[in-house]
Amino acid sequence: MRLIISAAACVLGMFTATAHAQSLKELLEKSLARWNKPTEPFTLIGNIHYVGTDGLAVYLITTPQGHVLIDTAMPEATPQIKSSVEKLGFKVADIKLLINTHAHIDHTGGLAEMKLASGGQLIAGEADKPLLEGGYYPGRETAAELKFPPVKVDRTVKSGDTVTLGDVTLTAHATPGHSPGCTSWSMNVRDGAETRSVIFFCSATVALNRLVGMPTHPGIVEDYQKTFAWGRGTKADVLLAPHPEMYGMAEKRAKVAPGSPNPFVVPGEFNAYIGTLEKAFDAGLAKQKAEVK
Ligand code: 4NZ
Ligand code: ZN
Repeated sequence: MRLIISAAACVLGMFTATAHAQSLKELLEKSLARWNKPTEPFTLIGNIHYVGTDGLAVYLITTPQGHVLIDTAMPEATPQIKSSVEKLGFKVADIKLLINTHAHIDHTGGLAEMKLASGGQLIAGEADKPLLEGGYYPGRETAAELKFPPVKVDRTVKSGDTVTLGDVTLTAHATPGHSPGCTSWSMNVRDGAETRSVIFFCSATVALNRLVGMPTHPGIVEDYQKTFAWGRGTKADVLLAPHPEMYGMAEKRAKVAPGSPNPFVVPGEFNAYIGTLEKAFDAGLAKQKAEVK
């Protein structure tokens, strides 16, 4: 657990502490090595599979009626995602729905290409639609490093909306802040004889966001606070997120063994992580307030 928390703290601190000290380009270059490093795809739990890179999570949820893909990675990593889907025995052409947790290049970079390759429909939070269709980072509209291939959104969702494909129903939860339309998703999954609740958490790190002065989006601070309140009151057996460090993917994956309990089932981890994020947000907000004065 300590390992997971320190890894998460590292991800949290990485972007905020260094964002001012070095250029965006340098920051990106540092992240890119891991973001684009390949990793073997594997089944996380039940019909949920990891098809991302070493540093960016992409999920494939499979059903006999077609599949759902949650997020992509950087634009250049799309061939890796396609080959990971196929390595697990599934077809890109069977992806019927693409879901985006939030409109940042590290999770949207491959959406346009995957949409074209699969013919699937793209679903995202209402307030992220302009960002996805414009291919830019909010508040940094002119930063070329953060631009990604624009992609048309076919359906927008708000809290409580559901998406069903075959025997899978995903429920949307608006968790704004990290992006204006940041959306987390919940579903149930079979784990042997048990049913587990899963959260695909969008994110609530401060990252590159401006919270004060000229905020990244209007109401950003209140948005984060709403997300933390929701997170404190929400239970999940399995925490999944767009950055694998956020839930200790590598450490848990090393413990996957036939006949052993699934290491991704950690009830309570999601609420503990929300607590960690909330502390980091409060510190980030205080820091930005002090800088503006
Ligand atoms: S994120 C960069 N998705 O907020 C972009 O964790 C986006 C993130 C982190 C870092 N970047 O460009 O360095
Ligand atoms: Zn992000």
